[in-house]
Amino acid sequence: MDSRMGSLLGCLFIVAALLQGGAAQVTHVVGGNVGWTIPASGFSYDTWAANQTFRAGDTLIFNFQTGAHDVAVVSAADYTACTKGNPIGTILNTGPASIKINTTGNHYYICTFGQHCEAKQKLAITVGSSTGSPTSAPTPSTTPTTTGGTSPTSPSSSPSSASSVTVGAFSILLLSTVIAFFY
Ligand SMILES: [Cu+2]
Repeated sequence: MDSRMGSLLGCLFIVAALLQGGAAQVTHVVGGNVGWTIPASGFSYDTWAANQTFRAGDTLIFNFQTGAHDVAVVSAADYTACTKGNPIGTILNTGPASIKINTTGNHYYICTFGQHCEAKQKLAITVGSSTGSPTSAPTPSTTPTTTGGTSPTSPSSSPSSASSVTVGAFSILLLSTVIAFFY
């Protein structure tokens, strides 16, 4: 192998490794020091969320005093309208509350107390695909089924694994194509 091919392969492996990703799963404290509350004027959960990068596998921490607020996962329509009677899964009543993000796409959270949601205690986030972990190859067929689980975020954890597989396959395809092209 000459040095040119060696360096090319080296670069390609770095690219493939970056695509596979090694980024750690991140814990996001919602609202930072403000926590999960009715925001004062000048603070917006939209602005906070815009400065975060959410990935499948990350965790949200909602800091609030038990009995003063809660967290409900809701649909986009219920988020917009502050509809409180139709939560997805169990409302989290105990603070601080932790929610693991299992799926990509848009996720919506509101407080169901009084008029808190109307007062902008509501959060919308957009979750990108997981960067995955090279040491844990996804094996969707062996995913254990949880019985009696009450987690509001339990359904469907497979999409992030599927996207990791796609990215991995894409990396290998890209690698082969470029090698074939140059040699
Ligand atoms: Cu509240």
